[in-house]
Amino acid sequence: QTKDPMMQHEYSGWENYHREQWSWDKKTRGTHLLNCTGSCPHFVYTKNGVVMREEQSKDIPKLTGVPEYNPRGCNKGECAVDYQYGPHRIKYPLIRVGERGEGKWRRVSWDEALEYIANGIVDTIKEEASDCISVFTPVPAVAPVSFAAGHRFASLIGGHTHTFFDWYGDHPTGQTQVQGLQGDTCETADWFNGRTILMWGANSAQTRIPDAHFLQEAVLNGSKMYVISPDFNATATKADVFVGIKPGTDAALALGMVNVIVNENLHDIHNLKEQTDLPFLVRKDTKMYLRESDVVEGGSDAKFYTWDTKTKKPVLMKGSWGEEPEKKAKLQPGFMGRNTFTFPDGYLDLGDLDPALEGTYKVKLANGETVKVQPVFEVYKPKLKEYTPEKVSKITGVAPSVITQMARDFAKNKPSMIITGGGTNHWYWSDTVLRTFILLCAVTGNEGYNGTGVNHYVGQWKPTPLLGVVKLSFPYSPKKHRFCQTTLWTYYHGNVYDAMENEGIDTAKYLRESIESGQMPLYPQNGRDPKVFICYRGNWLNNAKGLDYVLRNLWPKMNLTVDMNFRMDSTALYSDVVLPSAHWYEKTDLSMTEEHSFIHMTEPAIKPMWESKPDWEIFALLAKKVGEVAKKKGFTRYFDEKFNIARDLTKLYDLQTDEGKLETDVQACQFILDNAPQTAGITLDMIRKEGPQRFKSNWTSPMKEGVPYVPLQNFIIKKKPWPTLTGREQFYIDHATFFEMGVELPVYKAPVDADQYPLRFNTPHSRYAIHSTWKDNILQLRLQRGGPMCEISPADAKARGIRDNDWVEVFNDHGRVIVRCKIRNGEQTGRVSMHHEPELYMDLIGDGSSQSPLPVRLNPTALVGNYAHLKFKPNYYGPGGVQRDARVEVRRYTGSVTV
Ligand code: MGD
Ligand code: MD1
Ligand code: SF4
Ligand code: MO
Repeated sequence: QTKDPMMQHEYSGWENYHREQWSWDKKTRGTHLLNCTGSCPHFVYTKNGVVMREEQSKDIPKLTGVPEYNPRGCNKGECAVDYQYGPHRIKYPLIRVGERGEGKWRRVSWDEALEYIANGIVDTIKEEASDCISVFTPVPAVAPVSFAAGHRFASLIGGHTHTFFDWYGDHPTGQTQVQGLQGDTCETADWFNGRTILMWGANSAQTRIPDAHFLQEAVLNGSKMYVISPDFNATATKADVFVGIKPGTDAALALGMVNVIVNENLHDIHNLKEQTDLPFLVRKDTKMYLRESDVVEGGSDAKFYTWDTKTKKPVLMKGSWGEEPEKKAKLQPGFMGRNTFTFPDGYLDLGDLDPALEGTYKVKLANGETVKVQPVFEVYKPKLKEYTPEKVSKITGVAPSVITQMARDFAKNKPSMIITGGGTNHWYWSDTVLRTFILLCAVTGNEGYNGTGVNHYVGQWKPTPLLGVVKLSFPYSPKKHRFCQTTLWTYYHGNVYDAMENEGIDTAKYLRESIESGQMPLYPQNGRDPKVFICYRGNWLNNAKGLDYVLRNLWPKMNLTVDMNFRMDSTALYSDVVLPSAHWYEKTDLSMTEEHSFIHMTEPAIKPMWESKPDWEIFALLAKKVGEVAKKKGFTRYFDEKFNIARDLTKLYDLQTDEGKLETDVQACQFILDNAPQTAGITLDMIRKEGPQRFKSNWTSPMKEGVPYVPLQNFIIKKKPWPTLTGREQFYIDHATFFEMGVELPVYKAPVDADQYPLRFNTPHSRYAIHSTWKDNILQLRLQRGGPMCEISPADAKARGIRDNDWVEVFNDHGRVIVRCKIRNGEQTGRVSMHHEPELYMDLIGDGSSQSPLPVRLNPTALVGNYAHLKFKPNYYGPGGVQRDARVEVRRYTGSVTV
């Protein structure tokens, strides 16, 4: 009761609720296991069996000489608990009763749901083939145990699983081309060490929220930051110089800088001679590298020459693909073209050799002919010279003085680094863009040291203890697993029209060649269609480029679509069966990221709510049910010819759980930790008690105590060969497809203009969501306009009679999306942006979404799989999703609005 409301208010009953939020009876570790680069360790506070809130754990150990990682979190993560108790939660197994996407469901028991799915699986294997079964689940770095559950299941039945890193447009294709790597980056604490920082096509203040502070701290510490982006984005507000570039022209800018650097003699000649292919000899007659097999009878076609200026002779360069180390590598790490780490240290050291970078020489071939040869640099020089600041300025819209100043800063105010991401990597020609970025670093010697490098951050792609994840996911070995290249799969089975004939590129021809010669895999094989699609931890349908083609052509091919989720996302909505998954605070799993060098965990704060179960358990139960159904149907055994495996579905459960040794997610977590050198010796209990643990080793550099991890030291400092054809950072690719596309060297390729519409369509990542996750969170929606919208410049709006908040239609020949429009000063004229990626059921009018105007476009260079380090390995090489090159028109929508 209240006597004096100002002074003596006595809290009781419900009034106490708010105060008591800040007390708890249980504190557990938690994090957010979605495709987010943050990987932020949290504590989760529970009272009377109710999760009250999450809070950053602030216990990542400090590194030396750089600001700390603590606390790390973001606006979305601190609302993670909303998904446990919110209306989005999937509580029970559901079977569809209406049309796909209609949202009409029947609540069923686990037993009925599993039996329904198991029937679909067994019938498909029996009547079609096991490779008609498709499992999509992305990002092993977050929740490797959840990830492994579905891969293990698919592996054991002979289904196929999907690549995601390339499909999302995140895989740095250009890095694989130049460095033979899937990608590797510095951890973000090292941003602080960059003196010149080019924030180039990434928007860290919005998309790396927990780490953006390192940039501001670097700037306060005297570093100079350029932000290069077509729009004045959130990170640009913190820049020393904002460089407003025309969309898709970044390669020209980078080459303009390289040109200035070479002209002003600011280039690091030693680095170029030792670490790159620029001194390697190319035949003038064939444009191919001069190979040992050209010069010596019976010589290797994967050994190459340089011209030694001292002896005036061609000399073989050490460390190429044709050379095997004395100590053969046992392991073939998935993230590199081949394992070169067993070559001795110092192998690339030039010793007395002085390779020529310039000049034309004559070489006598084994067949008696004499041919002219030139170092790659000599071949490249005339092309590079074309990128004068004035010409580049016309292409990019960046003033010549800015290009020159940036080039000088990058070369002289070292260490210098590039931070990049989706803004430059989601383009058709993103591979050439990245090649020019790496060139800029190689030319200035900005690689392999703290504060340097091309640091490409995108989704949560780097499962550092790779071997442990692989062993758990592929019990028969990854060689006996069907990896499907998702972009190609979608394009092919979705019968996508890409309009690339308008650019003079016959995609179908390259695709056919690639598939028929086995360069890229297509599943199912033997002309079959995919029949069963199981999706979890990813919102595949929602992030499908070419959405309208997919819904029209691909989705109907599926006899059975299943989604496992804790919330009703778009893929779940369009599925036949939906299974309730445990939330991140209701299960045990691991988490890591390329943005820091620590591994940590989540654990159950409460039991899985309603009838939900952890993904690991769901797949074990499904395995058991498939065995039972198979027995009932009298179809239990089949022979998998491709891998020579006699499969027996009645054994599936035992195999899935390894006879009980992997029955729980806790066991599976420890299995991963134990089976990878990066984490061997770390236990779950250590993480629980002591907090995040630093990796003991890493991918391409050693880990040093207290020092931020930077990649590439095994090559640059230890001088081991790069895992490329030439054993160097390889800028020249003498492959027919690269010649045909005119990209045997890194050059500027204009963005694709296949759609005959006036505006570029840009779909960047939002501050208020991680992809589709949290798009529907009420608190996040309150921070914006309450729903999806597109953004357009005042000039473009005026020209079209569009007012702020009008409903507009964004359209081209592929599809349309009807959405509200925001007029934004920071947007560049000639471009319209729509944040990736509202759910299909959010307030959009009609069936379309932002993926509708975007076809799938396969770049032929990424379909190559027969060139040393350019070969298909999952998420290592293959065509990307490509989601920036589309052109659209925007007009006011005048139809009726029924939302
Ligand atoms: P984007 O947001 O797509 O990429 O995030 P980022 O790597 O930051 O684009 C970044 C900036 O590049 C934008 O300002 C965009 O307008 C600009 N840009 C567009 N075209 C060009 C161009 O041609 N040249 C240049 N120089 N710039 C261009 C993506 C990343 O974010 C990814 S891949 C994932 S998986 C995560 N997703 C995510 C999220 O969804 N939400 C939040 N809050 N954070 C996220 N972090 C990760
Ligand atoms: P994804 O995440 O993984 O489906 O999508 C990622 C993708 O959008 C990415 S990385 C990129 S870069 C991308 N970008 C992009 C662009 O910029 N433009 C255009 N036009 N297209 C683009 N396409 C791709 P999302 O949407 O967050 O979905 C994750 C789902 O998983 C659920 N989930 C879980 N489910 C289970 N079973 N278990 C879990 O532990 C769990 N955690 C999350 C989640 O609810 C959501 O539905
Ligand atoms: Fe960190 Fe990502 Fe969670 Fe945000 S959503 S707190 S960035 S892990
Ligand atoms: Mo991503």
